[in-house]
Amino acid sequence: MAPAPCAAQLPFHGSRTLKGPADKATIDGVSTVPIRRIAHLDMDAFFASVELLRYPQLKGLPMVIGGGRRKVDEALRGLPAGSALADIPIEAFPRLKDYVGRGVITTATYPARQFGIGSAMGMMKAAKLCPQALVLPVDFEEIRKFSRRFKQVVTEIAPLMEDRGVDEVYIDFTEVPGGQREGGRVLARLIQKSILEATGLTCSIGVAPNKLLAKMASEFDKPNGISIVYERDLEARIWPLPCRKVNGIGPKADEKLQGHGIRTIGELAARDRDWLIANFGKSTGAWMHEVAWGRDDRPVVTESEPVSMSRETTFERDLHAVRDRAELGTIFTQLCEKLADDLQRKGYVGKTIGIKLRYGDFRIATRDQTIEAFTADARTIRQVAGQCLKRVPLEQPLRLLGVRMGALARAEDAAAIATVGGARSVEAPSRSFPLF
Ligand code: TTP
Ligand code: MG
Ligand code: MG
Repeated sequence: MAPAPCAAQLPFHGSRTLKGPADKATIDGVSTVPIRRIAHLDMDAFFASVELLRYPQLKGLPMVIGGGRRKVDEALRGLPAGSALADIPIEAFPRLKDYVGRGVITTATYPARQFGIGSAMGMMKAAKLCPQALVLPVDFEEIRKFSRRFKQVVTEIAPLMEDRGVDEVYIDFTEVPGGQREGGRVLARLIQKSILEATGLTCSIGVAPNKLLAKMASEFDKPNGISIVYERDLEARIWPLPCRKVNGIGPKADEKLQGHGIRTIGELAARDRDWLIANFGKSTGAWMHEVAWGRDDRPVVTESEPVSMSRETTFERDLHAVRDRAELGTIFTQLCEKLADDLQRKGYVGKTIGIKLRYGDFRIATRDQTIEAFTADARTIRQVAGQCLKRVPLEQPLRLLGVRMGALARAEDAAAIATVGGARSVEAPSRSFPLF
């Protein structure tokens, strides 16, 4: 799809006007290109909502995700034969007040948030705010399943989707049927409804002229909300927000901005571009100026997630596992290093490490092993791949050797989960936590 031309590229014979709720750009009243409409979709209380699918009896109650073992399912044994998880009485679920340990909360249901509980809060502090809140651990397999499922629903309706992690995506509505109606609301409603039907989960969607504003808009009406932000809403809806709401202004930059008396995006917009550059450097200063004025032309990047990455090499002459042991060992280590480098450069980690051999007679053998924690570390890959190698016959000469990493996740997603896992290690110190 060709990118929407900006105003400067349009043949310009008269005033370029945006009509009503800005559905089409018009020149002298003649409709030209559709207005750029970018949506940001974020699932509501994602990890907690996935648990509520399993335990619908907890809907509407304050509940947090955190802590280690899932003991509550044992209550099934006390119930009549044929009972399901949905039949476990609410009294059987662990409560925050009974929680001991230093873990942190991963997320909280909206009823729990009314007590002031939220992500990254210590469990003990949360227990003081809402002792009766229920506590459940996260099930990463389940999370991944629902993450894939909701994204599939989105791409079936609107194929230009950018995956931004476990529970959020950007979607280009511009050319999608219904994507311009009511500023994108009609399509957003369809996506919300389709996700709910396919998964039982709710999400919130913001639609705006670009990613920057769409990301802020998706938070305006959470949970289960849709917010449409037009260019003309900048002053009324964006400028009053604190600078931290800009995706990219972190706590450090915010502190520095506050030091200069800049608290809101409007106050940032009021500063001179040159002043921002002088104080924050050329690229950050210029970027701050652009975002404060609601400008962002980053495209929606649809590249699909790789499932695996691999490196392999065909030898110049066939090598023998015993006679050419040293040479094979060096090549093997180099392959692992290259694979680790590929993963790290592209920002991925993986859990399933595999090898591939081609023998002199062209037969192929593969073996793999899945480890507990995600990695992109060359030594770990080398070690696990080495174990795989021990499981294949090595009497015949070899033509080719390959190393592969599967079960990939984006490094940033895995890191967020690892933090949660780390917090739980207080409860179960000897266990290494399976991620995703
Ligand atoms: P968020 O989208 O930030 O939060 P949320 O979906 O729970 O709630 P909201 O309705 O406000 O969007 O994060 C998505 C999931 O990622 C969240 O359910 C749990 C997980 N997560 C972490 O593991 N660590 C964290 O620090 C945060 C913020 C979230
Ligand atoms: Mg969310
Ligand atoms: Mg999110």
